[in-house]
Amino acid sequence: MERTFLAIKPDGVQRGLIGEIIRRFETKGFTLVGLKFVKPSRELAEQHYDVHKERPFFGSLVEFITSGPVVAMVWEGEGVVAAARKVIGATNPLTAEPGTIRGDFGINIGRNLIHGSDAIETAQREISLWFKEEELVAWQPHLTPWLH
Ligand code: FUP
Repeated sequence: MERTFLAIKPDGVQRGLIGEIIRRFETKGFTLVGLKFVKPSRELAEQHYDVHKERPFFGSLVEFITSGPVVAMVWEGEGVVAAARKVIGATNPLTAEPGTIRGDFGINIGRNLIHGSDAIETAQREISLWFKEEELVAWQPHLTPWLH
């Protein structure tokens, strides 16, 4: 089953949006299979954002993501990688659609509340960076699939 990596960034935590953000993925119908509350190390942050290491905002991005605790999560479900990106909204909260997490709660590109993997391969890489295999719980909610 497809999985994605999501992380509520320090701004989402500090603004008291943990519950609101998790609720959106729960009520959409995805399944939570991993969850931890951590203050990321510089090494982890640099590896996570490795693709951006030549960009001018890399330093401030790493500084920000290591500045406080984040909620790191793995969610599972059919098409979850692309669907979670839709729930999250565009990178810049100012132009993100209303109804998305970033569109509803943010205005600043450097404080866009949540990270979501951008592709299935990225998700696999990010999940193994943030979680050990034994920290992930394979389970199925007792729901008839067509309820969602
Ligand atoms: P996204 O996949 O939507 O999280 O966005 P990107 O991977 O393009 O960017 C990763 C993070 O870098 C963003 F969440 C915020 C930060 N960023 C900036 O601070 N300035 C930019 O111009 C672009 C991205």
